[in-house]
Amino acid sequence: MSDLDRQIEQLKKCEPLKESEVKALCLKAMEILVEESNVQRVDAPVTICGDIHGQFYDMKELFKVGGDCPKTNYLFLGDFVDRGFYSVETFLLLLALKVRYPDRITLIRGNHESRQITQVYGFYDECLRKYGSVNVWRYCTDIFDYLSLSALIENKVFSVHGGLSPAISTLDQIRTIDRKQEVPHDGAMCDLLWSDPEDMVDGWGLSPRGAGFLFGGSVVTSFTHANNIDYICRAHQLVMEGYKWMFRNQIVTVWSAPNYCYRCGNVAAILELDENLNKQFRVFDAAPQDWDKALQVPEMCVETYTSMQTLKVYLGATSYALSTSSYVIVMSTERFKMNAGIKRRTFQKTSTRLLLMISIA
Ligand SMILES: [Mn+2]
Repeated sequence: MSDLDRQIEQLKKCEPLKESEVKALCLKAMEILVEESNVQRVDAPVTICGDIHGQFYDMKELFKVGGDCPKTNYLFLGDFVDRGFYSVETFLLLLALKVRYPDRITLIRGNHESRQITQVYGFYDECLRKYGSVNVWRYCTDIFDYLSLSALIENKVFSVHGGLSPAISTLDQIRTIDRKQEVPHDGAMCDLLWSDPEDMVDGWGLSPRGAGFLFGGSVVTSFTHANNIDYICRAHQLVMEGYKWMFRNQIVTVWSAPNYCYRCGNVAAILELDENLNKQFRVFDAAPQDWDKALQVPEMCVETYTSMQTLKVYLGATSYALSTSSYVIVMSTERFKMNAGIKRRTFQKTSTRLLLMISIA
């Protein structure tokens, strides 16, 4: 068995690799990704997956439903990391599969594959916690810069994480972007990763996300006509039913993180396209969550709450539902100390039945 096959087996058990192994894996991945186009060609049959967000055991469920790679050909639309407990294992497993089977799995970039966003939403803290340094976060975020921006399946299905951009009307314009950089705050590359389709908008609108745009049905019609494609497939927005068509089936959202953030109660979906591009959605539920394993982490503060409002003050903390009325917050010890002052104030104000369990290694 090769080193890479052994690493894949290890990652499938949700065991992270050694720092030196991550470094070597990222170097190999970079050689492959640098050759890919901003509009990466993908052959059918292929199974399209939306956001995963570090929900490792739910991604295992996804592979159970969709079949293992390389038997099934996969296209992942980004947002592999942040929010969930296992961004490291999730991203490294997908990256290892990419290096092992480069033609059987395509990974494109989501707005969370960014240095700035991962410092706020969990991946940075997770790397620091699991490795004791930020080296693995550096290797991974350097790789993010090489991920492709979109994919084109059999010249007919355009796939992207977020959506369209007022700066882009043709696929050739996407091909000319210099993508090997941190996600910019505006412009075409930013919009592809951040924008959302919106029924209430005619043409272009301002996005409440503070990046990218909202775009209406007429924008999608112009784009599909100009580029001779059947429809657009994208991710980026939670859909309770796992997938959602808009604008007379010209765009579909696919969401692959069931019970998002371990509390949203949604199902997830993947979209299977056969060799003739016939569509079959597969809907699946969350895997049972192993809370004992998830929460037994040194250098972490774990607090459970009964009040949801308090969670908002914790920049960088991740919150999960234990039940419909109690929540748990997880953050690095360093972050906990930074937030300590705010914490006490907020407790008195909004939380009535506070359950506090702090564990500091
Ligand atoms: Mn997103």
